[in-house]
Amino acid sequence: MNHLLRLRLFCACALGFTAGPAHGAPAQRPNILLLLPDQMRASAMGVAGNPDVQSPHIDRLAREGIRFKRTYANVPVCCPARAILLTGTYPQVNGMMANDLRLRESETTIAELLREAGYRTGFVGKWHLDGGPREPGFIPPGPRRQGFDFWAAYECHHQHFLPYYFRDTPEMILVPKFEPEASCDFAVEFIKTKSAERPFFLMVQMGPPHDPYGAPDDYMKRYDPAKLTMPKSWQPNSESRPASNAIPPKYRRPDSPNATYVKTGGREELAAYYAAITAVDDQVGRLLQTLKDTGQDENTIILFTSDHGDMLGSHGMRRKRKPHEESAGVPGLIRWPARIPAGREVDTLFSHIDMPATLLGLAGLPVPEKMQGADLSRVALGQTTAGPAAVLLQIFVPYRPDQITMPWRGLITDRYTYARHENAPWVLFDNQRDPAQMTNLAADPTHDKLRGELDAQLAALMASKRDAWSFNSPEFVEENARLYGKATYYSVQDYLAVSQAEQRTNR
Ligand SMILES: [Ca+2]
Repeated sequence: MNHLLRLRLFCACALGFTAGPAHGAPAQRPNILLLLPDQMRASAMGVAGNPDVQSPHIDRLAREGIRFKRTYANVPVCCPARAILLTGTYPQVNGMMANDLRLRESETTIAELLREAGYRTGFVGKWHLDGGPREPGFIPPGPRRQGFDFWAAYECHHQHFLPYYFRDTPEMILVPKFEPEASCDFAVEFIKTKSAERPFFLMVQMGPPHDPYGAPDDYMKRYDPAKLTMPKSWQPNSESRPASNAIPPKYRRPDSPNATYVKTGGREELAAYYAAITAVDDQVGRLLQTLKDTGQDENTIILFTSDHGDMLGSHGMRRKRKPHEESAGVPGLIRWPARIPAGREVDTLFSHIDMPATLLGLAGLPVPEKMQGADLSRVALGQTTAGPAAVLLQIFVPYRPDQITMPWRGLITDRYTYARHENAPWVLFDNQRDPAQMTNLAADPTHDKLRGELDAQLAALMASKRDAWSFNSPEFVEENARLYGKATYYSVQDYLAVSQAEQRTNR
């Protein structure tokens, strides 16, 4: 509380003294629009050199702003990533080490900070920070919304063809549209209710291209699986789930009852993934047009990223939670016509932990000391390319459906990707010589010295961010909804304490 109060006073001073130009009326602070499709990897954009995916509006964000070519999810899985984005702190500080925990109401989020600074705040789409059973997923107005006032959201579902939302009552709102379009209907409503006095902060967290892989036929028709350029590391049949039987009825497509999502583990899923991205892209275009139509285009910062990527069969692996580029690499685009020079691409390392600080920096607001990332606003504004020496990667909880049997930590430097378990190295890639990450050097004796240096760098980075191996979960707590199926927890430790007490009672 004291901290918030101090911050409020600090913000008030900052508003008074740094907001405006040197003469005349103070300039309006920029609007901030944070767009986050779920599970979209960095390479799945035309602007990143992808020869197949059609993403003209996303590419336009990059062309008219800055593209951080090397942008990463520190914890490449849903809830931890979203918590980092909101708080600017790592899981060992905010508690969100696993999926389906609840983010403590006492955490300070960027939405709360911006609201204190006079912003009106809005949230649309997949929230996934409330913990407990995912359904129905109504989050009531108040502290569990973490600073957001306007609200059209759901906790977690992947019902992309018939999404549902909640607003300020527990009444479920079913929308018979593909999820990105349904979410952006709410986003457009928010943007159109502009205020002359108050800038806005809006987060739009869309469901696709997360699996189950599929998109409306108009988008599917644009991609021929046989003609796609498959990544060098891609292996067919990484998963052999059929298109229909294994998909629960609620995830089937109501628009064409005989059609389901595509078979996984083949070219078809990559085509469907790209089709879903093109559907997301159309909505990015629609939001850009809405900003223009309402006269807010020039002074709106758009940050486009994702919570994590998707292996999609690369190295024979599925989905996320890995240090590889396909899993940890996410889009990092910032457009702000009023201030950010167009068309720059930088190699500066950028990751989720830096994003709240960078947005506050761009808005001319102070960055709280508790935030653990770097304010890279000067990079975005074209004043420097200097940034962090390495990105810290973390997975605290093992999860076998994503082929993760042990927790791990890692780092990405300007040249290397290195990850280890507590007791053994795991992967070491030389991204300069081997951008497709085909050769794992972790056990190569000619790289012992380098591995030692990276181990030392990782240990120092972990220590500086107050991370330790002791935070890891020894159990597969996320599997079979153990952690969240029946009750709501704020931390893995809370859950383990309860489940161990229950086991003792049952004995
Ligand atoms: Ca996710």
